[in-house]
Amino acid sequence: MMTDNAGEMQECNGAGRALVLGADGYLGWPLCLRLVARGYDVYGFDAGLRRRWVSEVGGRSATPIADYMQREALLQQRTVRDGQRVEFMWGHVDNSEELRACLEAARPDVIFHLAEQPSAAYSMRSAHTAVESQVRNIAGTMYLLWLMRELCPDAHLVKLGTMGEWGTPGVDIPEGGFFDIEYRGRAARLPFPKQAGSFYHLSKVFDTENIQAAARWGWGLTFTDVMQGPVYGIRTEEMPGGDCADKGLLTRLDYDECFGTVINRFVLQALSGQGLTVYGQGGQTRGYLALEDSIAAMLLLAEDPPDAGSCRIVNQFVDFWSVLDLAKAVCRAAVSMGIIVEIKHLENPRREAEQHYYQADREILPALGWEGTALPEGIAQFLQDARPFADGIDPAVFAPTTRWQK
Ligand code: USQ
Repeated sequence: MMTDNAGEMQECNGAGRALVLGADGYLGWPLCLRLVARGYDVYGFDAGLRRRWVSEVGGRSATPIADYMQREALLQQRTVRDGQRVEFMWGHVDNSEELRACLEAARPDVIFHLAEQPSAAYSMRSAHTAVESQVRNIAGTMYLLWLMRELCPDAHLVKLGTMGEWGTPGVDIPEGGFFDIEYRGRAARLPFPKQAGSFYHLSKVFDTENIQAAARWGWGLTFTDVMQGPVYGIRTEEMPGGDCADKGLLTRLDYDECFGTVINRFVLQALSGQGLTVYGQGGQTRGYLALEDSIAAMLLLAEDPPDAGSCRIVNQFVDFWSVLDLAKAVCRAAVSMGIIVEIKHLENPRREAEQHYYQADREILPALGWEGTALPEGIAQFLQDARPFADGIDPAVFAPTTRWQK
């Protein structure tokens, strides 16, 4: 624990007590900033694994980032009401004793679980990284379910899953996890098939199965499982990109093949004069969203929980884009800044459909008033936000080396 009064029982007069598992991550840190600004008592929990994994694969953040303890101090300076608590703790979600101590200290009303290994490519590098991804992710969520049942059964868990749980099935992807089917003359409402594209994506499938089972078996816990698409950018209401007066506020911006999502890589490739690395034909289509939209969506969902004891599955993305169209959109936005960019088609290191139908329902978030940023606008803004960091980019970090096939 970083504060000397950790675990002390304290009443909260604000928005509630929020626990962010994975508080030091790309999404976790900006989420903490948002929660503090909204008056929550904020408890963070992290084991520093994201920093370790990125450096293990030869990556680095393009943005300068404060360390975890500095971040805790920064948050404490940004409280908006008397008595608002901010406390960061060290620990692993897949260590039940460390997680127990965290839950006992935080006594959360809402838990955001972002403390998972988030990279498909990392999970496909070796037996070690595959096991690390699945064991840490699945065991962490499993410990969390059991400890919630014992210690905080009334808390709402907002768990980060992925749109990649569904794969690219070639038919519309419903929201909520179920669909209607007729088979041999009988009709039923059944779980929609999952076809995850990596050992990482499979870990999220197992998490969802375990969460849904706990709800089905009447554990009385309340869940929102967020099927999120790839996120891009570094700007949120609290973190205005490269113009940030206080650089300590910035979130990380990875661009290696494992931890850099495709738009983050393309934008940094454009700014550093590198060709955009489109894998294969580039017809791979996903639903993307800007960082601000991800943070706003998680907060909206937290504040509008499903019925107590139930599990709600939400599709979270703004817009569908193919990788090639994304690359073209980055080129167009770069040209308007005077930067000429080339598109390179690389042999696809992954095993995935390169031309396919992709359509998914998305009704829960719009019903809560969430719209999201249109992608061309988001990319143009992101290029401006990341420009101050262009000189520090190491082009060698962009090369993909992890292959799905033997
Ligand atoms: N891609 C390229 N060139 C690159 C990097 C990626 O063409 O330089 C392609 C990939 O082959 C893939 C697409 O871009 O078809 C998206 O790749 P990505 O690395 O942005 O996304 P992915 O590996 O699927 O994982 C990311 C996040 C993960 C999240 C997931 C949402 O790392 O945490 O769960 O996006 S989703 O894609 O909907 O499953």
